[in-house]
Amino acid sequence: MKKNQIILIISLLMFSWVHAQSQTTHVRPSVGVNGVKPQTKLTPDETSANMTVENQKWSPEKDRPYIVRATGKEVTGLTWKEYSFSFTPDKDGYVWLSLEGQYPPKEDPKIVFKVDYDNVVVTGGSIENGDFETLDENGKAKFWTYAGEVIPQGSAPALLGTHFVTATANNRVGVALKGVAGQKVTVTFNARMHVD
Ligand SMILES: [Ca+2]
Repeated sequence: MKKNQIILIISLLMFSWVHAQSQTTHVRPSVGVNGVKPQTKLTPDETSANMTVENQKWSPEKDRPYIVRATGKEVTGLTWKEYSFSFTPDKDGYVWLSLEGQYPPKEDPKIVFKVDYDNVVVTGGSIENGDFETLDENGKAKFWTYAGEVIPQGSAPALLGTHFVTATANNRVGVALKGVAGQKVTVTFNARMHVD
């Protein structure tokens, strides 16, 4: 093989490696709140400093008033970053809080954004086990429901204690959130990019 052919191959390998790395240097947390089942209307508070908070645009129109979508305005990399958003339910009772990863861009649908979450704190309402430290006999965080497989924690440490959860667009991690009619609920959490 000629020297310039080798250089070309090495350049191509380097380029594809850099390209692959550049797709996953940061993530955007995406959190859903769903009150469709109990027909609890959720009014988004649009004043969050670091999240876009709105009634979920892509839901069927009849469901939209019952669903809030909060998406990180700011991305996060390998270090934990705090996010916060608020909404107000119009009824007492439970709605569903769902931690997710951002959806892949249309031009590159194979990218899976894995987002670690820890220290979910709710004021004006309540959830159980927001620090994920209480585990069931299968090693899952108690009270939380996983839509897919539990993603192994990887090598990076938890923010608080020893456990956190990892979510993606399809591997959602959800919990029941108890609210009060007319009382603003604020959800604060930490997120970062997952490392396998
Ligand atoms: Ca924890």
